[in-house]
Amino acid sequence: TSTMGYEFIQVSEPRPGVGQVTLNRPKALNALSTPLITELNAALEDLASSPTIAAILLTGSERAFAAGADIKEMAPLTFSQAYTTSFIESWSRLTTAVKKPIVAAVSGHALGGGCELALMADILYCTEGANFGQPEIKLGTIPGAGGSQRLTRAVGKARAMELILTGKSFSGVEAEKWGVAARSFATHAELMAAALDTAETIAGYSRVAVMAAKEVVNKSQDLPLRDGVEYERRVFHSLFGSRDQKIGMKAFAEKKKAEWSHE
Ligand code: CO8
Repeated sequence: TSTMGYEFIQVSEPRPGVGQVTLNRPKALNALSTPLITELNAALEDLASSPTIAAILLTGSERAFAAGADIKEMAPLTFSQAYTTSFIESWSRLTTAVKKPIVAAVSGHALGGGCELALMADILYCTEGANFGQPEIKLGTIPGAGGSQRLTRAVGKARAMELILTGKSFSGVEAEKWGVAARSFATHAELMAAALDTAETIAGYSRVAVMAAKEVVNKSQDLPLRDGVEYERRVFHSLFGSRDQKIGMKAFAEKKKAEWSHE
């Protein structure tokens, strides 16, 4: 594991084509401070432009994915400071700056901004015992990094309203049952192994096709169905202009393994 000069995160390449970012501020349960987010954005942008990385794994520790935005940093902030500096805006940069798929592996606490960060990932895996929640209401505030929007899209208005108004946590088992997580696992070790396998599987496909697939699925969250289906068809048509579509379909016909050109 290389730390690449970072203080609050670690960056590594645990499998071919897979870049892993591990939040590493254990004393504060990976609370998301501005310096941590600055490092996270820098690392993700590096991985996004790295020619050897095709998928990203974002994780924390067994005890905490992230226990929220740094409450001690936010406590004295004024409206004017928050407004004029667009506080929190850069925290969701990964949703627009990173076209490669991001798999989040969540164990332990994923609260407030930690839950919101996990919700920004493309695929979310967790342990059954993971502790998700939007407890901002208990601090006299509300989710600020998309929680009220992304959680509501994931679990529906009834549950999201209850969770956000009560600040009550939900488990990894519930996260899977409600569609927040794609899968949950009994142990941290199983979670990490599965998340790495999934990231490696994705990294083994045509990068052009993978990016397009991520793009069109994410469009479904923004567009009405008719527009989304039309958008998908346009991108689908465009992939007939890629070399990998020819390579993939020829390999199928010849019963061979596709050797992707990523073009
Ligand atoms: N911010 C700052 N420090 C934190 C945070 C946090 N969010 N969470 C934990 N810590 C610190 C604690 O202060 C403590 O530090 P110290 O040892 O110096 O006292 C250390 O981490 C360990 O924590 P605990 O001793 O409390 O550990 P426990 O195992 O007893 O409890 C909990 C774990 C339940 C997770 C508890 O720490 C807790 O309730 N934390 C706060 C959770 C919370 O309210 N999070 C929401 C924050 S608000 C928010 O995220 C707004 C979203 C804005 C957008 C974010 C963009 C991505």
